[in-house]
Amino acid sequence: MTYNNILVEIDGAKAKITFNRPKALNALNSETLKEVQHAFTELENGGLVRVVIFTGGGDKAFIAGADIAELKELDVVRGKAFVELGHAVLAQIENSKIVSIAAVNGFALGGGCEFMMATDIRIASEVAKMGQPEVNLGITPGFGGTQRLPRLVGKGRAKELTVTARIIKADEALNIGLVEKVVPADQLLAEADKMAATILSKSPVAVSYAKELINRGMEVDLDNANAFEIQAFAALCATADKNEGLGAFLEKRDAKFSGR
Ligand code: CO8
Repeated sequence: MTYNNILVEIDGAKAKITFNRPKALNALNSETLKEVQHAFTELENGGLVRVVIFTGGGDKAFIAGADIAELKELDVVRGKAFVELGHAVLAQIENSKIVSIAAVNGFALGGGCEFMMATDIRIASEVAKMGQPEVNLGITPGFGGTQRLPRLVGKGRAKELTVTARIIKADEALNIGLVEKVVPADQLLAEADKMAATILSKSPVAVSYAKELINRGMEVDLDNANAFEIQAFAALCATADKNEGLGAFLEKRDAKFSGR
């Protein structure tokens, strides 16, 4: 399928999805969200891609938010459908076996900040700026920002950022845990590629279990979270990857994981 608003490039087990509406600073309209949903579902169904990098086309924005022109026209029914679509796409990415990296090259505002928060790892360019400016527009965050932001940076900081609509720079985002790494703009994609290559060199089974355990465990109490870990560890003991990984260490050679 050809897309109007995104570019999809696949390179072995790695894919890159570039938001490609630079004239609108890559704002997310419903067509873009549906295209991301379609492309990501194809990658999942294909079963070969294990890491996806999301980035923004053009030199200014990752995503400058949900498309304000489209938001302006929403009535109650269409507004609900739009937020449900955004939530569905972000939850799919968050819960996928595929590991996602946001390479945040510029503005990540509103729905753009919410998008990057649903990915697993965020690497920002030094020039990137983030925030939840929705209250400037008479709305609240609608793609999970009121929930994922406090989970990442804590309740007080999330409230301060959300109710003041303050836009922060990459270095502050790093300090508060909103992004994991900040690099010079010209090194952003290389850094994301390097991280993808590192992840791809590990056991696919263990990586997907680890992602799921952290996601699920953070939403329940510690006893239940640890019970998930115990079950998962036991299940991993039956995998070829576990035998290969431990065997390779003891035989002093590199592991060749099969993902089974
Ligand atoms: N939606 C649509 N178009 C946009 C958006 C956007 N979010 N952001 C920028 N654009 C467009 C501008 O309208 C402009 O278009 P044109 O050239 O046709 O006039 C073009 O992109 C370039 O933008 P600027 O001229 O404004 O560029 P500047 O460099 O001067 O400013 C900013 C860059 C600071 C990023 C500025 O564009 C801005 O403030 N943008 C809006 C940021 C924002 O408020 N984002 C939050 C949107 S609301 C949201 O995300 C809610 C998510 C949940 C929704 C659920 C709803 C049901």
